[in-house]
Amino acid sequence: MPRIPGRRERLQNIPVDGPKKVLLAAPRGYCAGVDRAVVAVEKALERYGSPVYVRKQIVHNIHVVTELEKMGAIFVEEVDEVPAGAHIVFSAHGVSPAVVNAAAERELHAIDATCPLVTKVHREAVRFARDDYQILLIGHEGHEEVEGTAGEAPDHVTIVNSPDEADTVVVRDPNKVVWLSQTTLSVDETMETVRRLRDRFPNLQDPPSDDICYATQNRQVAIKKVAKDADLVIVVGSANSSNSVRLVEVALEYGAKAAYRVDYVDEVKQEWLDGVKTVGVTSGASVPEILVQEVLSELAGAGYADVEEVRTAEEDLMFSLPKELRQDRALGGRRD
Ligand code: 2E6
Ligand code: F3S
Repeated sequence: MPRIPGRRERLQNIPVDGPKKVLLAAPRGYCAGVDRAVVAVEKALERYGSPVYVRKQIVHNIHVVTELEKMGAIFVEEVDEVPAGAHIVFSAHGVSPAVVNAAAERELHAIDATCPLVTKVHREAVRFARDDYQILLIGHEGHEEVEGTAGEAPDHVTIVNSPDEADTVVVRDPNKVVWLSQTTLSVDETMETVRRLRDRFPNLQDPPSDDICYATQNRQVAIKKVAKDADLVIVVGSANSSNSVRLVEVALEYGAKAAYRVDYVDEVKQEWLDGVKTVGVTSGASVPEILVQEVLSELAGAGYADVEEVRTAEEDLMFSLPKELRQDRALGGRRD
């Protein structure tokens, strides 16, 4: 377990007025798409040897990326950084057809670790573009997933970044508009954006099914339940992890007196615990459970040893490996 040395003193056990406890949200941590993407890189390394290149962070977690780098993965921003003929994994957030084509032109062996639930949104974009809809894609401009989805139909997609943008977005035919979304948004904020869009465009069409994925929704429901009773919420997750950052916002909206995001236990500050009786803990969908356990163990040392799990859903979804790895396996693990 990598630690960033010398960044913090151990947390002190300072008495508060009453018993101390932790409310541990469940579900939290890895979703099915993240698990699949991380395993895909590991399997690619096993099968083809190092280096295996990965376009962008495989998932938005610094610990995951660091550990895979130690195993021989090389993370690049774009396919033109990869030597011709090498193996490249596309991240869980998905890629546009332009990226797929660029990789093919370099004769790279691409392994597509796009989460199947992101691929589902890509398919929706393709279908609505084919039917000549204007697609209002609710999501954060610049996020890899939004770039990938928008890239499926750039002439048909308009990005709506926030509820406020719903009030100003320009459409060419208000009777031919559909909304789709990034998978990791705040459910409440997205519904507010849709409400404001529909006020302006009553014939706005809904996506065929939820684009905000099950894991994002489940983690938000769980932290809402925790937050109402928490003096402090700690979310483990990286700064560029959309779903993790949303958990901090949701916790504050649902009554947590304070909420912070940390990559590692070392970042938990003593002053956050001043007068705190109940600490809520959760983690984003790209976060290994070991990082949460480190936070819990540090909190236990500070007197928060009583841990109550607050579970709002069971999750048992699993995705099969990317087809490129499955096919190779069928060929007896051929190295090409
Ligand atoms: C792929 C798609 C959605 O920033 P974001 O929350 O999208 O990404 P991660 O990597 O933190 O979470 C998993 C994920 C992967 N979510
Ligand atoms: Fe997929 Fe949702 Fe995870 S889109 S990668 S299941 S957060």
